[in-house]
Amino acid sequence: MRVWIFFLFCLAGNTLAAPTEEEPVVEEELEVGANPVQVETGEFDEAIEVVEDVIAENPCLNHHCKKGKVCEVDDSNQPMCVCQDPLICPAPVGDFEHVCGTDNKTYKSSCHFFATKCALEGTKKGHKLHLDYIGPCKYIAPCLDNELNEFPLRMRDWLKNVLVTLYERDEENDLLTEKQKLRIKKIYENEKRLQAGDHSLDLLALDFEKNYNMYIFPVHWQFGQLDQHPIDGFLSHTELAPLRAPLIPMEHCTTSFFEHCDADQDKYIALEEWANCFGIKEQDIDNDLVI
Ligand SMILES: *[C@@H]1O[C@H](CO)[C@@H](O)[C@H](O)[C@H]1NC(C)=O
Ligand SMILES: [Ca+2]
Ligand SMILES: [Ca+2]
Repeated sequence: MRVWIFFLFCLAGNTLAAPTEEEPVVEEELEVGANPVQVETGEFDEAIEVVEDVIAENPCLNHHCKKGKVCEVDDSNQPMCVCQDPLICPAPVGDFEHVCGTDNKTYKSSCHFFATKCALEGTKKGHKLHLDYIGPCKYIAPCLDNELNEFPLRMRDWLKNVLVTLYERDEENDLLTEKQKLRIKKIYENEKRLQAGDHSLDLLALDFEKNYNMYIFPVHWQFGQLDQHPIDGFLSHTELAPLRAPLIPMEHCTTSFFEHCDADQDKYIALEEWANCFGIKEQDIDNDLVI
């Protein structure tokens, strides 16, 4: 349970940390040790920023490179991004920093993973390699058909509870933005809300039907949480990696579920595809709710 709560914090911490990369938050989270989301998306960008005693005109200073690359200055003093040597990745603090690639190989950290992927750039192997999930590779039970049908029901309920829990605990921390709080407040204060618990599928389905409006925002919110690398309105296999963490209901169905959601089969999940998969009606899909 404790771990679960930490996870919630980190989910929210991520919202704040993602664009600005706040160091203190990251430090704290690392100690938690069980936060799949943060390990994936958090401080890696920090690490690739060139660490040098500020030389006034280092062209790399404000030159941002994507994951797996570092900035170097070429002969004519121009910054350029080159693949990072995995050997200069910070040593992982523990097993929880390990990640599993779609090649079912365990990498020491997401830094090691992206450095390796970068070295394979332009090859078929590199193209096919994605970060699959956080943690060492393990056996993942196949997702059965009946479980696949249950996935959206359980996931929706879970998302709603994640948000409500964040809201309850947000008094002094700034885990949520004002806009988000306003939305969640409505859900939180609704007396008809189905409380967190181990509910039957029938009850979950009935609640979705009766209290449909309460699920619209959580589904959008999660999309925005995941769409970070890059923020482009599409979720890649790598961006979905946090949902393959053991704290997520039926995490072994994540891949099957989203493959099935990818209606146009372009390997990315657009907001419409995402919302559709969770049973949100077309007229309720709203980019402005991804906040
Ligand atoms: C992936 O690796 C894990 C751990 O080494 C192993 O248990 C599992 O069976 C592998 N999965 C596949 C699909 O090969
Ligand atoms: Ca994206
Ligand atoms: Ca798609």
